[in-house]
Amino acid sequence: MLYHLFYSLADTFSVFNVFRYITFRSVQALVTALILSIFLGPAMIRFLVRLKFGQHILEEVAAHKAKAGTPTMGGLLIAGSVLISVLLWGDLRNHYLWLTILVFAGFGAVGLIDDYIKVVRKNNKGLSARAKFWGQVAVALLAIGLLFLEPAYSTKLYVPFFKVLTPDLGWFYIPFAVLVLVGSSNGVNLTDGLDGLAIGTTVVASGCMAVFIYVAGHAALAKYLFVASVPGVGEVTVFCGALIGAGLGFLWYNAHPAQMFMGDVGSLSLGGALGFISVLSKQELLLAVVGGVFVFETLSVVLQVGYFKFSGGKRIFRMAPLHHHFELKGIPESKIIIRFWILSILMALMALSTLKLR
Ligand code: 57M
Repeated sequence: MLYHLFYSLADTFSVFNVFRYITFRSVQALVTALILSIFLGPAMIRFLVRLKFGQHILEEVAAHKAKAGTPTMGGLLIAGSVLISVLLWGDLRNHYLWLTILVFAGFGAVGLIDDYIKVVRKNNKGLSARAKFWGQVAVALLAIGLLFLEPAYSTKLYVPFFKVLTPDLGWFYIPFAVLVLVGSSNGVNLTDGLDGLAIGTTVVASGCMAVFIYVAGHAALAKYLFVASVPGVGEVTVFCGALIGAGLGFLWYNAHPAQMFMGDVGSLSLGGALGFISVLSKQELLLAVVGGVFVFETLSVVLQVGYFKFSGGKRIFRMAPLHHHFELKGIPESKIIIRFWILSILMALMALSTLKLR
């Protein structure tokens, strides 16, 4: 809204020309979401505590007993800050921006229902795994279906490191993209088991995806770097900025010892949005590097469950996802979190360096 208000004045006051620039508005979106989430955080914590939205705590890890009663569903704070900031700074005529909001809100709604059942109805199981999965698939299918209607969108797959390897998946692109969104959403959810772990890695991944989506939307840069050019997607950089800001603001309160958790409303929406941004920027495969920590966490669960069934009850890790393995080995929580953050920065830098390795 600020964009529309001020940019329309640019003919009269040239200073407002700056609102034209995606980079300027993305930084403003970041700062706005950061300030909003830091200021609204205490009110949100009081609200969640008053409604008794306390998290049921896992008993298998002794160190987590002290976390009993920590309010969850703090993802609502992230969602509110992101949405207000994007509405203020985004170009609201851009379809890709609205599609990203749709994915973010849609996955968030699935998580909200799950949290509501767990926290308000006091049913620890929440939504059944099947209902949650199909809810995620429905949102992803709707978004990818709508994306297909965009004439500029291509079903080609861009393979990192290869300039010319771009197989066209045609209609198979739909299930592939749905898998990317649902996988990414669940990857962030599995990672959300230690204070600040999921949000820290999400902030790093969002920063990296901000670069990719900006480049994809910038024809000259995309040509120079040999990456897919997708006219119009650059505006989603504003969304990435807001995500980074709201994530940092949430981290302010979720840092160890956490004053609130994000809940599924946070983890599912963040993961879904990251997956969709990778689809928009045609960096679906590279997301596995950008979100390497989410991939390792998910793989640890797959391996643990698979090996448990195959071996008749043996385990590879003391407990999956991976962060629990290190906790049970006696490594302090804050050390595991910071080491995983460092790993996520390393993975993001590796992903960024592929821009020059083609
Ligand atoms: C959600 N949720 C946290 C909080 C957060 C198949 C299986 C591997 C699934 C997996 C699972 O359920 N994962 C998804 C993990 C929970 O956090 C809440 O959930 C939200 C995210 N969805 O926002 O609201 C607990 O995590 C801790 N936490 C923090 N700080 C934070 O900032 O300390 C969360 C956020 C919180 C808090 O203690 O209560 C969770 O872990 O439950 N299941 C598991 O992860 C289980 N692993 C397991 O069973 N491993 C097995 C097999 C199946 C692979 C094995 O290794 O043998 C763990 N979870 C539970 N118990 N509940 C371990 C045991």
